[in-house]
Amino acid sequence: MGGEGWFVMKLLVTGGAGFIGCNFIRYWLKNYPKDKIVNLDKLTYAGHLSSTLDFKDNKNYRFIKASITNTRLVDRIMRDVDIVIHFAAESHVDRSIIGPTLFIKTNILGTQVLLDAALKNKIKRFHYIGTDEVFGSLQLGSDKKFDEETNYDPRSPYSASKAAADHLVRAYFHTYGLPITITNCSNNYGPFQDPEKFIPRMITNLIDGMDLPIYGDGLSVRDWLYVEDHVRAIESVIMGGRLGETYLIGGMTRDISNLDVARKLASIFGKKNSVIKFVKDRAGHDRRYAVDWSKIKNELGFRPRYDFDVWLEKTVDWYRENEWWWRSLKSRAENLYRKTNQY
Ligand code: NAD
Ligand code: TDX
Repeated sequence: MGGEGWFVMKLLVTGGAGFIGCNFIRYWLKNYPKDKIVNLDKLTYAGHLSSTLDFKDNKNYRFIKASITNTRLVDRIMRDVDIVIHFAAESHVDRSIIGPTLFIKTNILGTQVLLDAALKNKIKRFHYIGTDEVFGSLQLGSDKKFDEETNYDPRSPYSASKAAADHLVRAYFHTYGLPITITNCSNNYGPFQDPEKFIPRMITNLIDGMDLPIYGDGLSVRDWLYVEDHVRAIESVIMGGRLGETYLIGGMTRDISNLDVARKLASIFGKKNSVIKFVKDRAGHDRRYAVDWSKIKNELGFRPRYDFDVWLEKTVDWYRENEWWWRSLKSRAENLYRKTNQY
């Protein structure tokens, strides 16, 4: 595939008003200025038109507010599309613990609606954005990593719904020959991430002079990746990935715990570690994620570019400079945690 030069692509991006989706569209419009993008987003609590302000008037961009579960509309939109990049999902593990139903509807049934429409309209590529959480939890202290051969072992309603969608996408390849690719990525951070999620919650709490609520003992490990690296990895799979294949994407940190991240953030703000407060643990909390990304590196030459310490600071700067974006979202986020007693 390729949108640069002679071949102009029409992309359907789902969930483009969310964190990763808006960063993807921003990147794509800049790097492939001739391509056309339709952003299909229901604007749930996690979708914000304020995340699309800088490109909403681009002549090659169009926004449609609707659900991916709307079969007729999805079919109509796909008549004029070359490639689908499917980000839209209910994405927050804590919300999936409170109420799994919407996760099943959006993440599984919504994906199936898109797959059916893609098949019917002979889409050239269906790229699915998966998560490393489908592989379950690694032991603390082990040097094991997830790779493309790792067995699925999802442990939250969120990751179970994402695992089901991965399987459906691959089933459409094997059964019907739909040209698909899948990426399973580790935890992202960067601009436009909702203050419900860990890093933006910690940063905005620090800006507001609040404590940092850490679940359990804080020793759980995530494999952090700057969002633009995720976007670049998706780009490399769209451009060069083999059909039917799955590629894992991970970061450059080496077993950094939530506590380590909170300490780094406190120190960026010149605060003592005493701002860290241990709160009730997440039910079924996955202990450790780590991703072996050698397949995408060896096959497609992709490697992450953005160093965690440097880009964590830049992310802090972004939240300091863009309070207009997150301020109105903050009280809703903290209300959620009052409900779960994690504040
Ligand atoms: P997000 O929650 O910030 O955004 C999700 C977007 O999807 C929102 O704009 C929301 O309005 C939209 N949406 C939800 N339900 C919809 C529906 N029924 N129809 C249309 N739009 C709908 O999520 P994110 O962090 O940007 O994640 C995007 C994708 O990447 C998800 O599939 C997620 O599972 C996956 N992923 C995320 C991470 C991460 O660290 N954030 C890591 C790996 C994979
Ligand atoms: O206040 C908090 N305190 C805390 O200790 C929050 C919000 C989280 N945590 C912990 C839980 C996790 O160990 O921080 C870690 C990261 O939490 P989240 O930001 O909720 O991310 P996670 O559950 O790891 O899932 C994320 O990465 C994979 C995304 O939300 C998923 O969409 C993606 O698939």
